[in-house]
Amino acid sequence: MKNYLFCLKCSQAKIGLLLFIFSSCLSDKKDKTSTTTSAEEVSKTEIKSEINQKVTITTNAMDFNGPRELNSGWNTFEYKNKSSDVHFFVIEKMPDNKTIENSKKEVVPVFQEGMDFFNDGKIQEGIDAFGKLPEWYSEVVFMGGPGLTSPGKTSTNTVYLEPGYYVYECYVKMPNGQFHSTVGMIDFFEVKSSKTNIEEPKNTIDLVISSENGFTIKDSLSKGIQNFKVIFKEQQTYENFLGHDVHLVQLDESANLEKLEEWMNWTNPEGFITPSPEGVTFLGGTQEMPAGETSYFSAELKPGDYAFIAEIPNSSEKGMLHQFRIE
Ligand SMILES: [Cu+2]
Repeated sequence: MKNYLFCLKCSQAKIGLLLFIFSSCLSDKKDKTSTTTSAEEVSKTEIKSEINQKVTITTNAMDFNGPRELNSGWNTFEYKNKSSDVHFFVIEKMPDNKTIENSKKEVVPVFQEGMDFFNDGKIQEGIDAFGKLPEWYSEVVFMGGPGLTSPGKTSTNTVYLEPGYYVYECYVKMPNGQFHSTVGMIDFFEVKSSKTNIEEPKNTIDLVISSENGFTIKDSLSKGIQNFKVIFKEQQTYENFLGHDVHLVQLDESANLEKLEEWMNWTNPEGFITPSPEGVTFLGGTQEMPAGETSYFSAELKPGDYAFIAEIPNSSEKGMLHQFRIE
């Protein structure tokens, strides 16, 4: 299938799919109803402890459950997918004074409209719809986040976050073509100026991504828990408005890499939609980051067939589909 081509020069935007969110009731650790000093102290301790440990974000259905406050510096996200669908989340650093509310009002409707046109086969109308994105959206910076994670799996991702306001979301599509973010898979957290005590991961397998050379893996891969260091040597915006990233997949005998490659393009009406491709188990990875940034993830490799793949159209032509076997 041909992938849809967009006018890349029209937009430097790092496109996320910030769609309508149903309000979710999240725990507020600063609940003003707790008025006693001791209660406040306990509350502060909880926050401090929480933001210095791994940041666990859980999906039970079409939702995210995680903290609203993080410390700055290295943060390790542990993403638990307890649902029956594949999900992920991409972390988006918002421009000053822009929040999830801006996304909902100014960006969400644009993406919904554009995708609806694509689903109806109206490609030019869809492209035109994306021209309605607000100017500030080009200032959103994608800062990693775990790669696609299959049902029942837990993935990890470690990235360095500066203080600021971040939105995170999943834009896998439901069988009817609607993005998961339209039914609750979008949320936010604020990164405070106080620092985490997490150190940059060590003992890693280095994977360099460049626009010119695709994936370059500098170490040999073997079974066991492996820590991957993804170095974004360059970054660019591809035909699907996104930059390159890395997803780790386990392949069984029924897996078809061509179908997987087509599926990894959200602008394709049959792409990024559930059910995910047969024979493919997603084990995480990292979402895109700007050139010069580094992202880490861990995964357990058991004997079998695997691949690294980027969420861009025609990844194999771009050197961003790498199959390997673990003995
Ligand atoms: Cu999802």
